[in-house]
Amino acid sequence: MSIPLLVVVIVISILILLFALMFVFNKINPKISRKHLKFFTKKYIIEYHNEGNETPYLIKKNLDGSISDDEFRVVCCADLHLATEECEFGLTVLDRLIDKTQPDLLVLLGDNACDRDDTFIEDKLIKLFEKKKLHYAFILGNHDSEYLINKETSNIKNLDKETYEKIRKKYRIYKFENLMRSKYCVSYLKDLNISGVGNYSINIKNSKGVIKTLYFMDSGDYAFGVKRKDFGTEKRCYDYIHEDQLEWYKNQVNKNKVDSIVFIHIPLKEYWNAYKLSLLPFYNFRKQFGNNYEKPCSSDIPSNAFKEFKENHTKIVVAGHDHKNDSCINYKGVKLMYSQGLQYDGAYNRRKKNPKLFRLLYKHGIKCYIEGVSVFDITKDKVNIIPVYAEKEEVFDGLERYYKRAWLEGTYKSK
Ligand SMILES: [Fe+2]
Ligand SMILES: [Mn+2]
Repeated sequence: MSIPLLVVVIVISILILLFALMFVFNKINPKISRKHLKFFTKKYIIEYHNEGNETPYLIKKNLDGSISDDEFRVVCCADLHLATEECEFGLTVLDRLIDKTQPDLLVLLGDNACDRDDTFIEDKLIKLFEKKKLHYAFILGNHDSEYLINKETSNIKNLDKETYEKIRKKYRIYKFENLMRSKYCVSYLKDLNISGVGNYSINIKNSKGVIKTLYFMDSGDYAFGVKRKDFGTEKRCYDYIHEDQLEWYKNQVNKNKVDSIVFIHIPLKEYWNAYKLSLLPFYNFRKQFGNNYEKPCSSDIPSNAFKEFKENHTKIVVAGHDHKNDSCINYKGVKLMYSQGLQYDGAYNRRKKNPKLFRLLYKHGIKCYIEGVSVFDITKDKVNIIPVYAEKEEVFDGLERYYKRAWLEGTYKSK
């Protein structure tokens, strides 16, 4: 072999090796520094104000009544899918993670209470938050209202778009109101003339005024759109953030003006672009943490949501819905991320669908999986995001039997 050829072969080999190494590193969760997860020993009082025409706001006060300028902690949990009488396990894990993380506000990111027509699950959640005197906000996912819609419309295929949307609105309002029935709830129903149920904003204030706005937007359930002329006759796709919702969002931005975080259930299409970029070795640094094990289940219908969020000072978009993804990727100046979540009840669960190898790695602590909650420590200048993994927090003491059933033997529901 001639020397130039040898050099080329060596260079190519080194490059292949580098790519392979970076790919492997990309798949390993970065170590999340625990020093960022401050456990508060000091107690605060959280006040919620919803008066007049001003955007409702949350403010953190010290015990002496003075305003605290310490970080405001939002803790987010996606896709609880609570459904059965056996939801106690999931609720206990959530309870313990709340104790660990001490949120100032807890956010449920949709698919919270599914597969029932009563308020059994909502009652349980409300009881938990009231016991903890914890303010909470929530959005709905695609599954929250699905059971009720299917029950009313036994032959969904014959429904025209208008009838479907009327039924959908009715049941999403019903589900929303069910979880709203507590003085600790900061979610509110307004602007019901636009698409979705539960488009609202909340400001976080400290002594200097508003530091961040949180936008909660309903990404709906299933959509009529480009892929289908009549409901049921073509493949249904997930819903998306509609144009009228973006108009609403822009009006709110004009009012609130500060940087924001947007909470939605169904991820934006751009999550896929972000993920693809993050796979390229030299873009790897864009990924802040986490992994993607499934293609984002976004809508097939194009939406301007990302463009508008980017142009209107939204710095972080938080989604749920994809049970196997928990990545946070910087994409064009916006962090597109998934919240951690917990699914121990009726949901198709994350681990069951995973290759055996991942289960094995997980079992032996080599790989950390997605279950848990996401912490956002908010100050005027920055938002520190910390994924908190249930497994690492040792929240399963005394629950091993349920844990085993929920995780290692398949879904919890099927005994
Ligand atoms: Fe879900
Ligand atoms: Mn979902």
